[in-house]
Amino acid sequence: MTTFTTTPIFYANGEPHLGHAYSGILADICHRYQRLAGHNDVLITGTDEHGKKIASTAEAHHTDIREFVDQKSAAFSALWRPLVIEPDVFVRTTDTYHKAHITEVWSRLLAKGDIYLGAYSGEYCVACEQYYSERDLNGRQCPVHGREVETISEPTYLFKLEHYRQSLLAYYHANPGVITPLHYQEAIIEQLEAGPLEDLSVSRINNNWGVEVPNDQEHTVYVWIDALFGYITAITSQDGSEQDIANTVHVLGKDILKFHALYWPCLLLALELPLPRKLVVHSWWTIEGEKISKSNPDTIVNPEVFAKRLTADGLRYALVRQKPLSRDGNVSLSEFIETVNADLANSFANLVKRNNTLITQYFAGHISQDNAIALDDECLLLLSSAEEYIQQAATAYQSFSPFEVTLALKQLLDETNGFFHHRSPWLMNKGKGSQHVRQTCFVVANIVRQIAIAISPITPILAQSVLSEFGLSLKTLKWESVAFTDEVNVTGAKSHFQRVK
Ligand code: ME8
Repeated sequence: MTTFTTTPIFYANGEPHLGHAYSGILADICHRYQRLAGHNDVLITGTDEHGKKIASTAEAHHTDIREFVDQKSAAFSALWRPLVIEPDVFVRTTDTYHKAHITEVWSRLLAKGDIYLGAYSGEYCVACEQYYSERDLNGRQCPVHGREVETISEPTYLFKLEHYRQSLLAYYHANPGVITPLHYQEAIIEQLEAGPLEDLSVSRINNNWGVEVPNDQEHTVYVWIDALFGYITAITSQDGSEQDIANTVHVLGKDILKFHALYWPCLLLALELPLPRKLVVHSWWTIEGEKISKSNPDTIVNPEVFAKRLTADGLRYALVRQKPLSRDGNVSLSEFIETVNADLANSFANLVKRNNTLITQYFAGHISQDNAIALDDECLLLLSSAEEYIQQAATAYQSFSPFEVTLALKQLLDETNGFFHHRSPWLMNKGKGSQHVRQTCFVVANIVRQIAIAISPITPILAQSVLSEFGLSLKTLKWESVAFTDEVNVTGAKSHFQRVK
């Protein structure tokens, strides 16, 4: 089955930072797991290039808008390679085929009577590209950027949001977990239960940097409507249909939950389309407690610099190991280094190297269960707890909790290291019988091979390096290959992950 995983469609108004990299890494982990689970998953990303915010930023840089968005979009496109992310689709909202899609969708909504021409007056934050109600403002300042809002009163097209409130509420009640972590779904349910929703302003005047509203040149389509439909533009560019939104997982930050969990599903309901399979919502990375944000230059962390220091695997692992999705986390390079060295270099790579060295040295790289004879109780006990931890990792992937994946795998590594040290197979010629050593190495090899497959969505380079020594390739492996094998063949014993300095 073809499935789709998306990152947000990022604003092309600045350079990408660690927060954007985090969304991309989470989406890629989800994408790689889907592939491992046997789906033909397509990874979608792109840039959101219209709207007043982008037009005014380009103007402030004295740059032609087209040139400006080309340059910023290219920076987002270049973000992925150093993080070993290979998107299948990169959609740009300024692409002609996307603009044609928006025009077509608009006409359908208008024909259905879900969009009508009216007027709107409210407090607008250009940086957020959204209106705020007075209750959500801090005085006159927006809650996200702390910027002063402007009062805007203008003719606008409005979308009948309220029309779909009850259907959406019923859907969320009937499908707990479509938004994960669950408390984000509960917050949206609370909002839907609180009463009628205001109709949503879906066009802007005095902004010609956008998709023109069909038959009304004075208006351009609201940038959020434009961007959300970018997901479908991307799906249909891959021979998918609009219906495939049902097989789509959206990964997004909590700052854009309302757009994805309220507006987007109501628009889809209006178009009589299915709703996305899942919204995976994550919290923020901060610097000394301040959200990393383009509008706060002091907080900017360049992901490429971090990836160079920690390696791509190291950065990917540290970001998911450091905190669960729903908690904000403070960026600390020294903590990242500590985590990566403790888990990837010491616990994992070092164990693989030591065990593979023994297998190569003592058993010519080959052990099968036949000549290891019946495994003793200690071995059986560890193998059965390995099975449990690997199952926990699978469940955590399925519930989009990569932090919990790392917890399960780290516990398994700790137990396996404990077993390895306690049984000291390196003492083969100094008191440990060859049968004892063969069994030990056989069990450890089995487990590290399983861990390499299970961790591959998070640390693909390290995983492939380990698996190559077992003659395996991630290109052809499926999650089922994680199962116990009664034969291990090892072709070498190299260092798979160097300690980071
Ligand atoms: O909102 N920590 O684009 P955007 C973690 N164009 N994640 C962070 C982060 C941080 N400090 N800062 C940003 C937009 N992010 C719209 C999206 S989708 C149809 C349109 C991540 O460039 C997080 O995923 O402002 C957040 O939702 C996204 O970047 C916002 O990116």
